[in-house]
Amino acid sequence: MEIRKIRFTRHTNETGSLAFLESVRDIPFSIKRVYYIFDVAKGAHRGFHAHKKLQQVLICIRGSCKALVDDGVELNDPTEGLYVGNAVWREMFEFSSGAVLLVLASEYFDESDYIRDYKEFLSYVREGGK
Ligand code: T46
Repeated sequence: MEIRKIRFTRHTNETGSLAFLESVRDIPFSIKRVYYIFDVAKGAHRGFHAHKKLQQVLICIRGSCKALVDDGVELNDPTEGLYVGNAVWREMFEFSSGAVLLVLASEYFDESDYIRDYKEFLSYVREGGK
């Protein structure tokens, strides 16, 4: 199970800030898909699954939210990403009002890569699925 934070380069001047990231150089995989989660209902929890193969980097580009991947990690900095390897159960919660969570993904969307049942996830990990 691999989880770590990644810091992006930030350029700030009197007109504002810009942060950038480059596929493979800053992100530990080639980005095949980008999606973002927004307009999250107050108190809503999302996620509740793991992936067999997919790796992702989560960046809260506006506001804040928490990601439960091992212990709870708060994402509240648009210049910081959370790398989540495959075979990690994740839940996202405590989205602040107006929060936008951007996700960079290593694979195209494939529902068969999802493990949405926690018991099935435990068996998958015990059987050495990585
Ligand atoms: C993850 C967390 C952080 C698509 O059709 N294409 C896509 O690229 C994605 C991401 C989703 N979908 C469909 C599948 C569902 O019918 O959109 C619907 C909502 O997806 P889901 O319930 O999986 O959303 P979250 O917020 O629980 O999870 C998402 C990602 O699916 C997941 O990979 O790690 O964000």
